[in-house]
Amino acid sequence: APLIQRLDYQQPAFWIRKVDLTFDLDPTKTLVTSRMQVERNRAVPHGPLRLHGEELNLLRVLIDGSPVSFRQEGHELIIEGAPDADFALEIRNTCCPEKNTALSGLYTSGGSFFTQCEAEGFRRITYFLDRPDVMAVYTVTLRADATKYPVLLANGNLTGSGTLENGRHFAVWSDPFPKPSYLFAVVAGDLVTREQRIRTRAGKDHLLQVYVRRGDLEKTEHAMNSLIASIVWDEARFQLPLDLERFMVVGVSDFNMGAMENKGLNIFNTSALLASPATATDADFNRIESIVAHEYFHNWTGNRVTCRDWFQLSLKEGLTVFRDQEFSMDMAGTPSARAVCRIQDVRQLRAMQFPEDSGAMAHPVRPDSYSEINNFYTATVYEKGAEVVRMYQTLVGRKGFEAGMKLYFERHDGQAVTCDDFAQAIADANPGSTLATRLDAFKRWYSQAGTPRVSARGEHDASARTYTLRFTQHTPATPGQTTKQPQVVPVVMGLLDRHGAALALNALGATEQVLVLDQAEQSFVFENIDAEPVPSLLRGFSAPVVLDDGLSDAALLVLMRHDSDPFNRWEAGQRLALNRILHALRAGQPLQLSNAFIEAMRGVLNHADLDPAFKELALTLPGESYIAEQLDIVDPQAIHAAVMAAQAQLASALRDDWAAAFEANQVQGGYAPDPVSSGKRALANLALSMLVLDAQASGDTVWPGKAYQRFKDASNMTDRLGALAALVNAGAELAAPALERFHALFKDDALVIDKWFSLQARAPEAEGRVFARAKALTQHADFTLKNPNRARSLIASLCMFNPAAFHRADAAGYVFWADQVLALDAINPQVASRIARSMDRWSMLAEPYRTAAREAVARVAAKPDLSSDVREIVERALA
Ligand code: B3K
Ligand code: ZN
Repeated sequence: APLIQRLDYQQPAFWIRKVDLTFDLDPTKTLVTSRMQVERNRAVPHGPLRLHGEELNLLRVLIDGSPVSFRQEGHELIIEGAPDADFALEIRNTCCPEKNTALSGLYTSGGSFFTQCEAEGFRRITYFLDRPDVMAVYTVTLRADATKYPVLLANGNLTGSGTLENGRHFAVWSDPFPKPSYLFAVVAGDLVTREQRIRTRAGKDHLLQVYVRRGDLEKTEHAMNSLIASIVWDEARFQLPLDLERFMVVGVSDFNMGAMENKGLNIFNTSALLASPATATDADFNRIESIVAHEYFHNWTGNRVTCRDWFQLSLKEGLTVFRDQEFSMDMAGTPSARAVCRIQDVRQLRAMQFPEDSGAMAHPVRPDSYSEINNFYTATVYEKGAEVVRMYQTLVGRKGFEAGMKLYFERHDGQAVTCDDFAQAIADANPGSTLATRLDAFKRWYSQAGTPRVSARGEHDASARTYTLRFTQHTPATPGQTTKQPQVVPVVMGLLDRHGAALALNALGATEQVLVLDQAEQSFVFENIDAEPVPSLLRGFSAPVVLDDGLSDAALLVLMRHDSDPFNRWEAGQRLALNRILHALRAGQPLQLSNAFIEAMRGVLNHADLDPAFKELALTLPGESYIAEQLDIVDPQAIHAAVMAAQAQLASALRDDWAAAFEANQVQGGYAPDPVSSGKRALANLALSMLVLDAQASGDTVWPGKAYQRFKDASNMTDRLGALAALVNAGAELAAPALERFHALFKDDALVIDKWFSLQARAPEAEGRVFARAKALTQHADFTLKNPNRARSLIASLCMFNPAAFHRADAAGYVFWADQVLALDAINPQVASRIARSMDRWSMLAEPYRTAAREAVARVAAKPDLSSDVREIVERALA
């Protein structure tokens, strides 16, 4: 596949203004008739009409009702003789939904029809100018068997329906809003719906519907509540109302990602939609709330204002992730619960985006080139993109950011625009701000890949009573980008005295301020500082950088105990643990936690005022991928051994405290996924896992027995899975009977069986048993590569999320990876290429892993008929 370059963007030679589509739905052969109003774009040189089309059978092409000559080249249908004046283009083709295992375009799942068009799936339904800057008004007629497909849905409003001959029926849908083809959607099947009528602040009535398979209706209440909360929030926070009379959400079991924001007809992976206390964990409830919100928020940030081209993807994704993160924080409520959200988001960024930014696939938030756009729905475009949006807000303030958003919609509603347009709107709404005066430099966040390294050192001058903070920054080279300019880095900060009291930073007595870095080196001086302070920098993680503040353990302990910023309190604890682990790894010595660290952790665990949710995060050690990220040469087995040792020491040193925490954090009464009770469950589950781990080491059987009992008696999935995980992760004897019982209980619930696979594949490796078990599970009757959730629950869990089970001295993990990637590529290239990315960082591995990993990548790359998706990943890895 050719490399597509950002700077090659040109407007299309034609616009399509209106589309009238008719579908005669049939699983083996669906007939699509498309009638388009087309006009020549006079802003570009005169050229032929080139339409995209893939995996289609073309039946006929008419212009203004008459046959026209055309040719087909690769994935293009080329019409040389298109008129200069506006014309009607009619195309008829068929496609085969049943054979569409790639799940892009029109496909079947569980006997119903669904579509997925972003990024380039519409061209697998019919011939079209399948690019986001071509926006049209759609009318859609669906015709299908009335018994098998009683529900017929498309974007917009239902404007007609009725019966046809031969037991068929039809529905007509009209979407009044012009949209790019990637937002088109169709659903047809035997579905049931939960409905809710609402009246919004603006006084308009709307119908909300959630469609799912028969039997799943009682699992849709949480999604409906999340949707209503999202509508209310967007109206209150950004004055953005729901613009449709009808808003529909549909669940499907076979889906390549979480969900899709099709106009008025969002389609969801059932894993991101269905929840009941018995089958979904607190984390699932949270994830559903945030994905429902994310797709809903896209209605403005993505649909009303969309992307000019796919290089601008972060325009809608970074902004919409930022919006869903803000929503989740507002829903969480208390400052402590907000901090918990922020910590979780940063942990995710560090676990997924930082490694991406330092590996073979490193790319800017606005990439410069791609061969397969589906490979660029990445943590960088989404999560780093969201951090970039957060920095705008930090630089111009919350009010200033709201003003910027308002201007953005005033200027661009109904348009397909670029990241530059967004930046300009925020800056123009805030003239004279630190953002507006540094806009060009700020925009390096869009063009430079790599995570900036910022270092800070303080110097106290006792006689002058000043404290000088000297910052340096540099961004490491990434593929194709060797030299980098300084970034604009907002550093939210404060100073503490050595007892932890906040110091005044200026004459007005402010205790917090934003320092804006924009040079490779710069210093800031604080006056009237009597003694050496402890700096608290990058509060709330105010920029997506790696900070080296050189603080001693003593200073970190002050921050951990006293910082007013809960994020930095958590961060200080993580840094203490990380420093120990890195020290042991670099020295090649066994890990020994310090007494000071253990006592600090005991202090957190027994603290009277800290929330259980915060305690759980503070007592969880840094993840293995984040630790790997700090090292130039990565030995996954050594990292795993160090983390296991640290965990064992924490488990044993705090045994009585864990037992007390377990008892103290039992939730009484019925289940609710609110921050307080979910925080208690999280801490109780962590305590239980520590107690079982410690019991396993000392040969005690009481806690494993208690865990098994809790597993059996649990009244909700969070506690049941928590207890099961405690047994499985500790390698307890009772794990096997518990796993068997769990499977028997939930054998008919695919989403729970996914958890069963994933728990086993993610268990801490011990003597190769986890790898052997995961490999054996590929032969389990319930395993299939055809369902993306199931494939990911086993293959991605092992290859991407269990480094110590995956990276083996005998290379068996890599052989397994290559086999699975090749098998999956023949079924579903998008899912295959995600899993292919477990090898992004092979070149950082220690031997013998490095050589063996490269061989496995080369073996995959050697396959001639690889999809363009997987090909791009393995070729970048080998470059
Ligand atoms: N926009 C979709 C992602 C589409 C992925 C295409 N490979 C979901 C989202 O970000 O909301
Ligand atoms: Zn999105």
